Amino acid sequence: MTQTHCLLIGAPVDTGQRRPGCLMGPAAYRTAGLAPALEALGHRVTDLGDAACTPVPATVTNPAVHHLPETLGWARSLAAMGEAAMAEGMPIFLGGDHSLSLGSVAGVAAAAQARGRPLFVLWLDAHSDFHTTATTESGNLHGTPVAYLAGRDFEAFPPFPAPVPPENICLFGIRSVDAAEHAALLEHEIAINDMRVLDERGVVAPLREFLALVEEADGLLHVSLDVDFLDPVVAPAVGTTVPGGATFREAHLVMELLHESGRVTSLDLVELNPFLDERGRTAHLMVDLVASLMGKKVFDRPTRAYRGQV
Ligand code: 5AB
Ligand code: MN
Ligand code: MN
Ligand code: MN
Repeated sequence: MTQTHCLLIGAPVDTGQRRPGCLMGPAAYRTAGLAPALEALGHRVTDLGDAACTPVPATVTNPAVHHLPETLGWARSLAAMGEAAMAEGMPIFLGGDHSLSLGSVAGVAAAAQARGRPLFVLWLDAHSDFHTTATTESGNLHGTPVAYLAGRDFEAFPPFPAPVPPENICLFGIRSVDAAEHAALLEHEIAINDMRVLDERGVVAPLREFLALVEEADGLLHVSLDVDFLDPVVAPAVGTTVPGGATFREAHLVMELLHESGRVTSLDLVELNPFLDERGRTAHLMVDLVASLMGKKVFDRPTRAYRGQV
């Protein structure tokens, strides 16, 4: 199996929402054994420690938006760390709430642009995260990163480096969309695999269709895994639970297909709130999912019973 150099970037970001606890995420992933799980699969792991935040003074017109300078500060430092890590291997961002992706994806996009390669983004989430600073009603910036990476106007934010074209974005597992997001999404050609689609087609066909586009374009693929993609029954440690999410098996299958594609070049693990966990089970599940994404399987080659495509 090909060895990957995994660079762990701690992102103890807690400013993109109002429920304290996500800042403990990086420590929970380390405690749950993420690095040894990757090493056991033959990968090389460098833990870069936690990013730091220097707030960037700024204001936006929408008075609901809170912790803007802190969120901008995190985005700036995570973008720099992410871009540098892309030159060494595969950055894995240990969140932290989803506002960290305002930085992580910006860094990855800058690196992709420098290499002259198109970037694709797979967003595994209950939510579409398609608010701008102007449309968010909660003012929680963890509900905005997809709009930012798609190049929508973000006022005080630096312009997104090389906005990701809508056809390169795939939302997967969606089941909670606000009215303003709904209207904006219908204006963009973003593939939305909401739960209605996944219930009817399963996870395999829609994901393979997206991965075929990545392959055809020889693209880089960033995966952003929000804990609330999973059903709260298996993953309770998240502030924004929405019933009816991906099952344990569906989530593993998604990870296994991603591994088989050989296309994933960077990863966000977001929204884990260890304070809401039950004896570390969500943190452990997330570590197991990363292991599946990085090649863990029952057999190291297809057996006679296996009818898929590798
Ligand atoms: B998450 C909501 N749309 O804007 C908002 O967990 C929820 O990163 C956002 O996907 C959820 O506050 C953001 C109601
Ligand atoms: Mn999210
Ligand atoms: Mn979510
Ligand atoms: Mn959330």
